Amino acid sequence: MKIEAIHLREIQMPLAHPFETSFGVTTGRRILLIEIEAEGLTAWGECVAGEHPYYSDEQVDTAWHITATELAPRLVNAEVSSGRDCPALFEQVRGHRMAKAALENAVWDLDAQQQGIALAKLLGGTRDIIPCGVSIGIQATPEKLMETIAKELAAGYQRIKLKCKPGWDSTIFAMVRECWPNILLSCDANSAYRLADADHIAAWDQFNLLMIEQPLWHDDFYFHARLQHRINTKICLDECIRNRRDARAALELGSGKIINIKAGRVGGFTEAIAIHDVAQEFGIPVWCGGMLETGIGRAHNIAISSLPNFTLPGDVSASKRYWTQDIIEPEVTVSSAGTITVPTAPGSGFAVQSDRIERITVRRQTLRRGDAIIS
Ligand code: OSB
Ligand code: MG
Repeated sequence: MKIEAIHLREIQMPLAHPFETSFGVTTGRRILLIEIEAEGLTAWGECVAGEHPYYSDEQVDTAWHITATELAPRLVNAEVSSGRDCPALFEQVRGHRMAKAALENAVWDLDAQQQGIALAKLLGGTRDIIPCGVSIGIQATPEKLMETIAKELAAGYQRIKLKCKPGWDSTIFAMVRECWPNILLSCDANSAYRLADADHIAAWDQFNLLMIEQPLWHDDFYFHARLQHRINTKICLDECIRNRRDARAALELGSGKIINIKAGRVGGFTEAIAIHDVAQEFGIPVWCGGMLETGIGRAHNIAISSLPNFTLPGDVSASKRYWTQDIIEPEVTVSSAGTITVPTAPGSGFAVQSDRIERITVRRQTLRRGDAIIS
């Protein structure tokens, strides 16, 4: 495929509701979008780097810088025939996986459009609907949390994930379990605990949680193995799984029994598929995480969630949970059974609303074939 231009833009969008985790509160998003033009087609990618380097060491401006100076110049001057060609192209650049993923995933989207097939099919997807859960942030009061859970369950979501941190954990879980003894319930600590908290965490076994996501350090899977051996509840690894090698090491060590896959965190769809395959080999289920994406990233999350080993409900939820107005058409909707239908139309199956994107763009830059890497 002959890539003619790569456009970077930053858009700004207020979240419909603030989202609080153990690492901070997000009220609005700054998002780097990638638009690739090739042979009369346009494909989009979304970079999941946040406003601050709190979830990972990447952040919107570092992703922009590395994309503009290193990654996009390599891609715009290359001959690629599939998204699978991107990792080798970007290999010289260490890290910056979220920046890499935005470009690589746009290339996969472009390839699907060119072949006239659904992105889900191109990625190896086999399901036509995916099960959906919700990730509920830390709330101002426990009462507010209970109301939010009731609303999401009424909407049909199959699994409730509670963001937690010291002080917003055991008491909250007890309250929720008292009201809903049988729902699929999990928690996500985003690294808020230490191994010294093992007894405190072990006491959560009484709440019958589906999993505890990334309880310890963001870059650790050794101490997660020590913790997993002391508790019955399954640990789910998120932050610490950067690639297929991490997945294999973590599963060999017994650091967790479930993996959350985010294509952005691992550098793109190629690595996401490889991690999916490693987990499958170990008999470990995976699910698709979310990073408060717009419809562009959400559409890509739906596509990857259609692979066979994505057996648990993901954090892939309806557009309206995040945005008063999304930037794709139609918006992502979740059925009353808590599922999203995987599109079968060519590409992502959603139309990007470029006029709306234009209005909320605050920064842009274009790279064309012939533009050199800035040295
Ligand atoms: O750890 O899964 C996470 C959001 C931002 C950063 C990290 C995480 C999250 C979420 C929200 O849990 C998932 C979503 O609904 O997009
Ligand atoms: Mg997480």
